[in-house]
Amino acid sequence: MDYSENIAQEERVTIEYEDTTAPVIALQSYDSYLFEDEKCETYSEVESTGEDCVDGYVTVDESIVYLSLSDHSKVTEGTDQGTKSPKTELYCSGGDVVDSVDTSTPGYYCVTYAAKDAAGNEAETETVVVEVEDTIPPEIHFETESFTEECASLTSLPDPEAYATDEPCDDSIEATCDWTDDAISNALKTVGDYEVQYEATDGYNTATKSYSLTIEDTTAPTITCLKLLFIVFAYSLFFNLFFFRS
Ligand SMILES: [Ca+2]
Ligand SMILES: [Ca+2]
Repeated sequence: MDYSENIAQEERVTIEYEDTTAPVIALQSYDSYLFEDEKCETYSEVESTGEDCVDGYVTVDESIVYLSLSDHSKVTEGTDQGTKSPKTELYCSGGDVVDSVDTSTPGYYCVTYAAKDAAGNEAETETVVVEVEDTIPPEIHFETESFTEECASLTSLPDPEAYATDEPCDDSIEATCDWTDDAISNALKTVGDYEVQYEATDGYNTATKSYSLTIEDTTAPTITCLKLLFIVFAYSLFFNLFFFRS
């Protein structure tokens, strides 16, 4: 309206705000992108948030691929292949998609976090690598740890009722005698003291344990009837020849 009270015609201007800024993903532990877990330890998920200047908090999607320990060359630092973690220069390439980090199965779990805002702007992904190792060997147990056996009655090695456990997650695994058939056969016929070794493996570590075996011979030899008859015959022959001729 001017001084003469003329009213100007209303004009409308539409200002469009275009959101071209991607959200940013924040992880709970910035300094620890490579997590090392012992087999069957409880893995605590990394907390993640996605913040966007227009949408506020946005959903962070998690995807996980699994690589076996032998695929360690596919989890690399400082190269530009695979899924990139920009803050640590840590990369994973390949792998099988899995639902979660399974700490009963050793390997590398590459957990990748992604987010996008309502306008479709995608955040730079972050990757956390969880390395699950098995460094604890199994433990072998014997129900009986020491045997003394008579040589003559022994046809096979005594059974110590061996079994193995692999803490913390495998209750029972197999323990087997690692003696060869020839070693067993020789021991059974030879008096002496032996250490019979058993072995158990969890696939990553091998344990050994031995039980002691003494093989003794306390049985006197026996003379058979045939031998006895031969001795009697020999004596009688000698006696007859000596006395009848003299
Ligand atoms: Ca945005
Ligand atoms: Ca183990």
